[in-house]
Amino acid sequence: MKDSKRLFDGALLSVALAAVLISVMAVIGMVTRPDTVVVAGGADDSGAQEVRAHISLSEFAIEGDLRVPPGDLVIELHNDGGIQHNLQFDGSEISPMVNSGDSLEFDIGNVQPGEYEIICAVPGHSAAGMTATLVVDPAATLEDAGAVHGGHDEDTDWAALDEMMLESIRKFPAETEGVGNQVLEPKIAADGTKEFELTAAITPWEVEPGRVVDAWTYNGIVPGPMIQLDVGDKVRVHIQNDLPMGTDIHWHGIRTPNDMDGVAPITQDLIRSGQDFTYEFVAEKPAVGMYHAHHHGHVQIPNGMFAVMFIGEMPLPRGQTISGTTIPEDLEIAQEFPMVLNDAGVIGFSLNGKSFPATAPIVVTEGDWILAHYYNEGLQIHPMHQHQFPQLVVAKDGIPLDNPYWADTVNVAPGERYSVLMHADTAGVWVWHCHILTHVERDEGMFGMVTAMVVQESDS
Ligand SMILES: [Cu+2]
Repeated sequence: MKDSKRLFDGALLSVALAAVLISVMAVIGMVTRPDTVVVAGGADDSGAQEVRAHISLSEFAIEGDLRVPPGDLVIELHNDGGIQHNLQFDGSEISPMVNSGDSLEFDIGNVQPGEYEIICAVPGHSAAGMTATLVVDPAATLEDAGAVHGGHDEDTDWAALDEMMLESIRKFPAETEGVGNQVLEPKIAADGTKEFELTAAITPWEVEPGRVVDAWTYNGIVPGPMIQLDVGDKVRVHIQNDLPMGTDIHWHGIRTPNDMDGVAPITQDLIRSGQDFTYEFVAEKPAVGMYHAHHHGHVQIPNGMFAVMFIGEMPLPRGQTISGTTIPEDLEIAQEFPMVLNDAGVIGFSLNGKSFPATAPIVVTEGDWILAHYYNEGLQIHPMHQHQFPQLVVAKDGIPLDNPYWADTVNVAPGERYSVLMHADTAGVWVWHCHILTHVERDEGMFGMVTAMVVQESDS
């Protein structure tokens, strides 16, 4: 990485920009009605009235009719989010899984006055916000509510939604505790081996202002510490497992001996809670790799145990003309950085472990070239769109492309990495976000997978 200055040390990541104007994206999303109403049907054999409550599930909220009269409760569940959710009533019965956009009826039966906890039982979702209290109150009103399906009704306060959206955007960039992707410095052993120390543990992580979650982390940060290597380096990574469960580390996109591939019990014993293990391999080839848990990856990875490992230098198409644009022979990269995508667990929709407005802006000067590496450590695809600057895809999964191509939106599937070169040739604040709109907006405003390139005017 001779000619690149990486944006990893957190200095630029925390650049405080007092007021950043962002072009406003279309207001979309689902609006649930206030917590007042239910539909009363006819009485059943027992004489109890049927009570229909409309509940909306989304990332990461449970909204809708949260105050209902007693009776035979039927919850009409609608998934207004982008991923699967379900509903668990009062710590017992769990509804079938509801796909994004789908609805179903969840029959609870007779409920007496009281307060009942309702949560999404998908791991991590209640901790991320999908928890609510359903109040059964004889004084609750009975009237035809109309459906939450589609999200809006005549009671929607559109002007209030306008203000919430604008207010949410004005908060960018917001300060939070903790910066992910910090470079992990090795200890150099007598034989030249680069030795790295990792501790896996559950530690607090502030995803967005005021939302501190119990993240599953390497060395307390999300994404975990970044490891930078040269081709030929001998590497030793020692991990101490302070998690409540076993773990292992898979080196995704990196060649290793089989017994270092991190798949318990096939290639090694599980590193049980309280135990440690040392991985050892030679960095054979250049890589835009990542490392993450393999054992119970569905819990450990979305909750934060993912990190970046770079080996060697990414060759760039200097002097090459691609679709009419010539990349300078003397191209210099002003900033190179990973953009790690996640969409689940306690971290939720995020870029480099932070949700908008806590995502870091990329601050550059007009004329700069940047090299970004998308990493998808989540469970869904994310089409990453930059408002102004075309993205030259120069490598897929760290493998340089013989024919790089320009795109304004780059679709990144789970496990994939795309390396993109951009020329920041226009001053301004240029939004950069996932284009699945429910990954970036909700009724309360903008959140999740949004940041911006802040291109400052050049003095010259
Ligand atoms: Cu997305």
